[in-house]
Amino acid sequence: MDNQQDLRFDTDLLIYVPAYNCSDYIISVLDEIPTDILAISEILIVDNHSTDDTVDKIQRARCENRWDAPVHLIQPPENLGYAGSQKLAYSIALLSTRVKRVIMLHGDGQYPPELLGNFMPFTDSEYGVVYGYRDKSEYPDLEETPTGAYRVIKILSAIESYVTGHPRKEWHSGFVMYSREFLLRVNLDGLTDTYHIDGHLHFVAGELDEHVKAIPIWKRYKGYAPLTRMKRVRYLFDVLKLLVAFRMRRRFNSSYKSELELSRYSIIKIRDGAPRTSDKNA
Ligand SMILES: Nc1nc2c(ncn2[C@@H]2O[C@H](COP(=O)(O)OP(=O)(O)O)[C@@H](O)[C@H]2O)c(=O)[nH]1
Ligand SMILES: [Mg+2]
Repeated sequence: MDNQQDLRFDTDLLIYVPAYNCSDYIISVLDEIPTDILAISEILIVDNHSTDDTVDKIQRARCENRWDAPVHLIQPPENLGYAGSQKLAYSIALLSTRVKRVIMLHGDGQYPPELLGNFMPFTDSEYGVVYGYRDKSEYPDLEETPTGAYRVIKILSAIESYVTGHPRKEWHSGFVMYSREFLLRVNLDGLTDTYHIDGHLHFVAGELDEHVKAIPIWKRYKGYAPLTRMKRVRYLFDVLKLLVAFRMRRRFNSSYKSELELSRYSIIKIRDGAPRTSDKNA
């Protein structure tokens, strides 16, 4: 990979691309980022130890100066899972004080890069979290989530909203923009290691009374292999496990709010401009 240098970013906007075995898509994902957004961003690709030629393709494109933005590529020493990739990316982003917003754009291209433009009106807003939610009524021709999965996602999201008391149009979207201020308040190390890290971040944002904005998006499914039954069941199990944890904490521990502040649920107090710490009891 690059080398062992510290990574420092010099733009307000960082586009973070989690990548794992997506060599068929990774180049077009970056190609599809609108040029006006490329002009104001840096890109951070976290390759999670792909076993295909994702890295080779990125390296070749970088050598050819294919993109008009700095494209950084890092690879952890081992596969960290989807959640680990996010934790790593956000903690690296926070090391550069210049970075004010991070948008996660999946490397497999299921979330269309052209929709990045819809996040731009909120880069200077009070919203700590701006997330996309799939909307078949807004995008009847473009939204491709299979009907069954779409229904399950909407029902699960309604249940999660009800149980947590934090209404969200979707708890399962991987297309989201976080502000530096919000990320500084989150104990990233304490977040779930499951695929439901996106939902866990919603929960944390809700508990912190963060300003949250939902924007309609579409997701691509045509040409993508569907999740195996095993993965679907596993995901559902992870979602329910997290929900029960949130609920139990509230029901049986009246001081849960102060515990939250002690970061049991991944929240740290912001300490007047101090950088975040990985100490869970900070
Ligand atoms: N499956 C998987 N995806 C990863 C990992 N690390 C990064 N990713 C990327 O994370 C994104 C989300 O993964 P995916 O399985 O497609 O989930 P979904 O589209 O949200 O249902 C993809 O762009 C992957 O390339 C990993 O360890 N496993
Ligand atoms: Mg995907």
